[in-house]
Amino acid sequence: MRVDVVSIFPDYLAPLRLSLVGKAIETGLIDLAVHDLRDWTHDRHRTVDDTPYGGGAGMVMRPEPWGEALDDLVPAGTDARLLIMTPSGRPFDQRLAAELAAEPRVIIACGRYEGIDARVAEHAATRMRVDEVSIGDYVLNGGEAAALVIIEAFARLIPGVIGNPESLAEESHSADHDQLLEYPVYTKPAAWRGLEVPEVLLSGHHGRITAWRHERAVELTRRRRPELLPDAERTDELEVRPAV
Ligand code: 6GU
Repeated sequence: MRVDVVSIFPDYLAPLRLSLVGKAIETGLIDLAVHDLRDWTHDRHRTVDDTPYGGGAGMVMRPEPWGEALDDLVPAGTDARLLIMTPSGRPFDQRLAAELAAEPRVIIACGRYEGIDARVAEHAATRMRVDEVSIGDYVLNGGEAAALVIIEAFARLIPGVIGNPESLAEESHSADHDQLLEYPVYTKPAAWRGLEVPEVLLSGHHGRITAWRHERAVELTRRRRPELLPDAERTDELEVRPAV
């Protein structure tokens, strides 16, 4: 899979060369190229921003360098998917991560300042699939940290990147796990600072262990993320609602 990132701070993406994603780059499962947007400017100051039409605070990224960058990185007829990082984008989730893991070519545009001139997304959409994407309801200074998050999330879903693929299926938010949060986990020692590992996990009884883990996952999800619960697991919520 080929991944191109465009940013005015390409060094921000350096940590991708570490750990599992770094290994995937070394072994060729991921071909990562990080580009400096300013390489597509033509003035002496390598200008990428300007004041917003209509007034207001801050600066907006000019469309020309982005347009030229995308022309160079995605020649006409290339099958590519463009992600534009913005806090007003569609929420990133595990479903989108899984989609991206199956793409041959992903381009990630990291905006800074008050964002990228809106015509860049509009024009790109005539030539490739475009998603404006946010990683959560908070504001970052730019899309670089979000790009790190998104690349790590989809890279680990590419076959061969993770040693034991079974660990993918069980964890939080995996699609075939009803979107429950993960149950609590324990390892040795069985007693630590007066706290005991739940008895059932030492029992060796696989049926009871599976049932216990499911109960804990449902309970944790109900408490922290009730909106994730499938309808079948939401009966308690309905029971405590006063009759009308
Ligand atoms: Cl993708 N970019 C910025 N600048 N802030 C964010 C974000 C992205 N996602 C959440 N906050």
